[in-house]
Amino acid sequence: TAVRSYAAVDLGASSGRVMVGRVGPDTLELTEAHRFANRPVRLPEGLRWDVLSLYAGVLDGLRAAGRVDSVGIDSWAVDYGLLDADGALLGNPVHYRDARTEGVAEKVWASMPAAELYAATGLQYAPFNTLYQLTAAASTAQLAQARRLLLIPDLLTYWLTGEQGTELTNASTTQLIDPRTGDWSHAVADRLGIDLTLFAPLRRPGDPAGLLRDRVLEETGLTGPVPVTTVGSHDTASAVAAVPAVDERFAYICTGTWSLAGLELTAPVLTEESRAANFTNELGLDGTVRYLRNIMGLWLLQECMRAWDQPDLADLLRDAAAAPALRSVVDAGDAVFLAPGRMPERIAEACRASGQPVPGTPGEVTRCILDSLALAHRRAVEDAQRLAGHAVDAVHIVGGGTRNTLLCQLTADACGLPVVAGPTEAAALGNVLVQARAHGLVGDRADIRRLLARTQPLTRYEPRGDTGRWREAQARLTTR
Ligand code: ADP
Ligand code: LRH
Repeated sequence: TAVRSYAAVDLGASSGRVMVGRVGPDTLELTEAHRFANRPVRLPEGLRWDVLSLYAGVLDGLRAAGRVDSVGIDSWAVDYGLLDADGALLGNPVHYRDARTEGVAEKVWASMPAAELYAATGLQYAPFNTLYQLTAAASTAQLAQARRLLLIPDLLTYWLTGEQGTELTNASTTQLIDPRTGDWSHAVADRLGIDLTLFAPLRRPGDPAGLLRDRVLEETGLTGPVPVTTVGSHDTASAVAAVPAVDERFAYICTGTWSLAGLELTAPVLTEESRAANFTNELGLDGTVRYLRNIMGLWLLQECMRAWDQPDLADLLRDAAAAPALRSVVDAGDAVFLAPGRMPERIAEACRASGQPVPGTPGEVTRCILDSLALAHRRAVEDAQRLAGHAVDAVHIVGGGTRNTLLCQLTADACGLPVVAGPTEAAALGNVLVQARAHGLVGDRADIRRLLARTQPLTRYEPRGDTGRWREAQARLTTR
């Protein structure tokens, strides 16, 4: 049988890439066509994404990819571009770390209590959920002019094809979707004054999303027709689709700028206990639910490295491995770490506030970050199992953090479970495989996972030591 090629555009908060996946019955090979920085820009009006440079990176990537059978796009969640009545972009998309949502949730909850909002949408509280962003933007000139809202991958799809849609897995991060029906929650939108006609019709992974426009073919040197296929356009949905698990008893941690740690379920968990633990019910492939917690992730390290003038990462990780274990930990789920800037200082303040030694050298700070992430991974994996009543025997780590072997080992130690690390480019692989599935090359979700397990290099970490040390470290963090 023929092997086909698919281009996956995967935009993370720290970098964008265009990957080419070759897929056949026993073949799955991924190569990088192009990688480019994703550098947000601070304007007088706030923190913005440089979406034109990202689009230019996509075009460069498609040119480098050459002949492909289809293209799929995924990116980080919640953010969007607004179009005017002519379909032109209104301003630069606002970054989810922008300060405009400070204090907004409280206003929303005055109209609809947080508990009701959770029961209706299953979404964790995060200040950047699209719902809060739209509320923050309510009286702006820009929103008044807007006739269409496109989430980031849908915006790029529109620029590539001229066609508009709203992909469901990513739409589930807006807090305007009912996870039980996989459709808009008109009740929530009406109550909070959100105009759902701003959104284009829903599309699901596997749906066609148009053909590359003639001008795009010209600019990329490709020969048409080249279809764009809807994938799980939320990067985390694509990454979870590419977890190479062989049965259902697994937890996953998607590590990159964020750590997204949790379970794949067949139905949402909408209990009050789940809300209190701040677990989210985002949608995955085929009506699955991504039941997970957002943990600050390697953002903590990225921001420290920026403050330290970008030291060599390998050197830092070597020093961190040699630094004393579990000396100080911080709550890696705490929103105090969300905004950019002053990261080493904020970590020091958190250590001080919880009566722990302040890490001194960059190696010690890095160790504190990795211990804290492993601890947060442990807590999320434990809480998810308890809240969902779904036990696991292994933890899969996918994403950029799989390259951090110390983090993988510490996570195994903290969870007291074997960790299977890989693939690193899980989001791109999930993107490719959903395109391949739409074209009949692979079967269901389990087939996708078996193909990954057979073809991708994976590393196994066995838990070491006593998990009591981690329980003791957790006890130092009295705040939640
Ligand atoms: P995102 O998709 O959110 O932009 P990635 O999945 O690309 O993030 O992961 C980026 C992170 O992966 C970096 O912040 C870094 O900490 C980690 N990483 C990348 N390369 C290496 C490496 N060679 N060794 C250890 N960690 C790495
Ligand atoms: C990871 C991610 C995560 C969201 C955040 C905004 O890239 O998509 O799942 O919560 O970005």
